[in-house]
Amino acid sequence: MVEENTIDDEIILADLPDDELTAQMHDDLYDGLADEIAEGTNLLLGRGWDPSRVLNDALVEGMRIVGIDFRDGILFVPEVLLAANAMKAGMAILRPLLAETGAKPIGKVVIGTVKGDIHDIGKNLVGMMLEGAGFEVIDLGINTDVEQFLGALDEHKPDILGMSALLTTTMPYMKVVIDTLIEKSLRGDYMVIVGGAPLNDEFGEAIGADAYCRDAAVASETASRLIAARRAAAAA
Ligand code: B1M
Repeated sequence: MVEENTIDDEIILADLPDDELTAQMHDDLYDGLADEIAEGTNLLLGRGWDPSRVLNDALVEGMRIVGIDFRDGILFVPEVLLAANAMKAGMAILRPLLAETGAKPIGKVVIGTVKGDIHDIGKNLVGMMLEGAGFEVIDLGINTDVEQFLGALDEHKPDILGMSALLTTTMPYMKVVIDTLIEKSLRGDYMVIVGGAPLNDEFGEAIGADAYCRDAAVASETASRLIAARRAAAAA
């Protein structure tokens, strides 16, 4: 008689040691499993992991793997959207933890992904890290045109304007925004930081930004440094 296979092959995340759990989370992110990503995030936090370690080792690393297979034509837009959705489920849990300072804001940042571009995961992470560093962040979302940026600058009077672009076709739009600020004699009123995977220092310099930031941690350090430098100059 053939014995029926009664082995339950469902993976119990809570039973996995840390290294296997993070590897499983990379797989779950790849498969767009938002509930599992939320569960894994909570498990790692419950095991005493620092929120930024969960973010970098479990979520950002998982998204890096997704990006490679997207580039190579193994994954397509619908799958990547599911992965992005799963990533956001983890980020929603980490957000309040990363932003927890309780201190008075050290400055204000208006941030958005530029016109034509709908990538927002990196921009959202930058916003979270800035909040964690004590900034008030006004997030304009995706596909932000120059009028929306100018309107928000006028309304919120931030110290810093932050722009994100993930496509080589949308990154030149950052120059449109900066050139418009120059035309309207507003450039001196704001410090401008830019970021996104296809950018680099040379590009940031060429378009007249104050700084290009490689990642969210660099963005929050740079924003703090720029604010401190401006305040020191004003006090001198
Ligand atoms: Co898009 N996509 N995508 N995509 N997508 C890329 C960017 C791509 C590199 C994939 C690839 O080919 N390997 C490629 C761009 C190629 C190029 O331009 N050279 C690409 C393409 C081609 C496209 C479409 C054109 C695909 C299509 O339709 N055929 C399309 C474009 C849509 C549009 O915007 N108009 C498209 C669509 C999408 C989805 C909607 C499916 C989804 C976005 C979902 C979302 O964001 N809500 C998506 C995704 C998820 C990606 C990849 C896989 C991952 C991006 C991401 O979230 N990374 C991406 C491949 C990749 O980058 N590896 C890809 C994780 C995130 C934490 O990193 O965003 O780099 P990142 O942010 C970092 C830093 O860059 C920096 O800090 C962040 C955190 O450390 N940073 C800043 C970012 N902004 C900053 C701002 C700052 C400072 C630092 O100051 C203000």
